[in-house]
Amino acid sequence: MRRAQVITILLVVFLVTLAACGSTAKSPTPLTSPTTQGMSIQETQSPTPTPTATLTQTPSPTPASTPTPTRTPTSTPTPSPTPTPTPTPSPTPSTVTNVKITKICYDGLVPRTESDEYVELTNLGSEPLDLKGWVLKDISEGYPSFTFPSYVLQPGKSIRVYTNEIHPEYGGFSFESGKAVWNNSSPDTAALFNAQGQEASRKSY
Ligand SMILES: [Ca+2]
Repeated sequence: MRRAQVITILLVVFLVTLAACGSTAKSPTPLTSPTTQGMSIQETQSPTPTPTATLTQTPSPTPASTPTPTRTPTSTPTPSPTPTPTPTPSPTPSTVTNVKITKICYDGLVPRTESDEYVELTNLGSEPLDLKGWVLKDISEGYPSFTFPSYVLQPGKSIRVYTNEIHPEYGGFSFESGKAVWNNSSPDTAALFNAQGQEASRKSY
């Protein structure tokens, strides 16, 4: 029986020491600490995905930079709308008055037909003038009328339009009328019109 008591005592002592060692060995608290570390890692990892969401918001403000380049094209077109100050090409009326009817020889020497009647025109200006399209007309009767071909009348020079004769030294122009054009008893009026139909000269006798 002593042996059994000794064994039990030893067993109890063993158990007590074992329990003591178990209490000391039961410091598996570090096992919990790794779990808390794991938790802390998971917690530290969980906040990291949120900043990626903020990164997606950042590209939206960048398109605001595009409206600034549109200012430059609008400023340039304004300075060039005033190159049209040329509405003064009307010095032609002065040349219109430069060619005048200077003489009307209404009393011809040729019997009955008076083919040698003539109207004389003179360029009183300082520039040559092409008489193409100009018209000499008896405006008292309304006829006849003579339309000039292209003929340059030099300054100071004269030409004649005969009733029915050709005189090259005076231009060689003729009404080619078979009867007298200019009355001897009652005065007639001759008028000269330029190519635009404007009256350039008028003369009576
Ligand atoms: Ca006559």
